[in-house]
Amino acid sequence: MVSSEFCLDSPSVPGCTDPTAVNYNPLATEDDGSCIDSISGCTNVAACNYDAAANVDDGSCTFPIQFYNCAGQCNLDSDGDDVCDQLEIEGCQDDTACNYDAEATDPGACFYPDPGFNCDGTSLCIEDLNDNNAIEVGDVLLVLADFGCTENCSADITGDGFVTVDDVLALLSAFGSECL
Ligand SMILES: [Ca+2]
Ligand SMILES: [Ca+2]
Ligand SMILES: [Ca+2]
Ligand SMILES: [Ca+2]
Repeated sequence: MVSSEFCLDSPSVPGCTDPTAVNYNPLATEDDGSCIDSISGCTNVAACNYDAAANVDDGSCTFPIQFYNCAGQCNLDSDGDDVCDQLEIEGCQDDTACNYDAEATDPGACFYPDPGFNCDGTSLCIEDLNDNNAIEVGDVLLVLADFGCTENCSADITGDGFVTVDDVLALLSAFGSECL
């Protein structure tokens, strides 16, 4: 015959009996004072907001974005311009150049048009003094009319401030061409 006393006298199991504790032991029958309070926080040591006191991860961990540290500063920024080395874009930074790159963060080679030409190779047509898209006799007459001018000259093709034989020659060398 089995004594019913046996069940009542089952051996006590020491442990943490507080269900809110991180080391709660559902099998424990007797609290032994070992309960550890749960402390919510970020438990990932690699996270920016790692909390050494936390023992329950609450999903709040935040991590630095690539190439930056937790303070939002570049891990590597050789030239100190707040653009991380890995994110630098090399390009021409002179907005007067043909290949100006507004996105560039590091200086690169710049290309400029030949004098008297646009970046696409078309003539600026500075010789077209009367703006009729052709370099013709009308322009010659304007140079001759302004010949000898020394200030505020309208027919100064060479840009030296004067209208001299240089300007006549510049005009004649382009004579007959059309402006696009
Ligand atoms: Ca930089
Ligand atoms: Ca830079
Ligand atoms: Ca003309
Ligand atoms: Ca001139």
